[in-house]
Amino acid sequence: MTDHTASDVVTPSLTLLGLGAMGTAFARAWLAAGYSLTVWNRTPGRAGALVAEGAVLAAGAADAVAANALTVTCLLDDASVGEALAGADLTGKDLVDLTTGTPSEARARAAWAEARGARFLSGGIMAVPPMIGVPEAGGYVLYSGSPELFEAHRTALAVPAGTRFTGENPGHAALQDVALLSGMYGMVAGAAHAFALVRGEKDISPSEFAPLLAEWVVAMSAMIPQIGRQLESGDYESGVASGLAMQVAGVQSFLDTAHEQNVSPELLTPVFNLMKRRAQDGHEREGFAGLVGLLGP
Ligand code: FVH
Repeated sequence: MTDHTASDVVTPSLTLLGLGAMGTAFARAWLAAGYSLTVWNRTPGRAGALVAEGAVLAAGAADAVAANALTVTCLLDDASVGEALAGADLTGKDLVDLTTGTPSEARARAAWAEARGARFLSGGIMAVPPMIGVPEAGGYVLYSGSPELFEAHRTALAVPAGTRFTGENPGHAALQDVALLSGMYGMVAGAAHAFALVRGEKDISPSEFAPLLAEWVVAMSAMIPQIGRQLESGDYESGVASGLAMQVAGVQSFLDTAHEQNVSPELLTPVFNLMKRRAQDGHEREGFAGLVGLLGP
């Protein structure tokens, strides 16, 4: 097998560095699919179960990298990737880094890998470990960097989770990963406030309220594509059904209800303040698209 022209059909083998919760889930998916898998972990004892399932434990990270054309890293952070690969010969190798980091870390890691003769792909995992190897769970990995690497190994990369190639800028997978997770944290903030409002009531159980909240959040997510279209067109008013004027007028009811229920409004006030600012700036007919520009860039 020749490095850089490797075909997953000819050689279904790869190396994985990092056997934490996520790395172990990826390893199991490749082993279950019949891949020959070489693994390495800083704490070798964590590899025991995977070796029993067929993985080969390398003596060191450099040996693991040497064993295959493709190496996948799934480590704690970018610094641990640098530490793990410090002694490895990357000449002619393909490196896919699934470690969560910033866009600039991904770009720097790409330059670092390319300077050592490797092709590089950065990945952002949009899944939690139980979703790996379970296609119906909907997990996927965002990839950016070398399109040639992605094409050469797309079969192997598609085994643990879905794949979405987002372009050649190695920082874009990390950027979209963080952007999507930021959206999730906004949802979590809203859900935490909603549960806090109702949980003091004897007759409203959290487990009965939860499906109402989940259905509502899913239904309201339909506004997101409209915001995307508005940001692209620059027209933030056309098609807006619930403008800021109406929404800002209702803010006091939300704050009063929180007060009545002894709930801190600290999660909601930042978004309410942005809505008020945008409305006061003369944009009362807009929906939420105008809030984006208040945040930057
Ligand atoms: N688990 C999750 O839900 C999320 C889902 C989205 C993506 N993240 C990111 O995936 C990376 C790995 O996460 P993980 O869940 O596997 O994390 P841990 O279970 O904590 O395992 C960490 C592994 O990293 C190794 N490690 C830590 N420091 C070093 C180092 N200096 N040198 C070499 N390896 C290092 C650690 O080894 P050990 O502690 O067992 O010796 C584990 O293998 C991560 O970027 C998430 O943000 C997961």
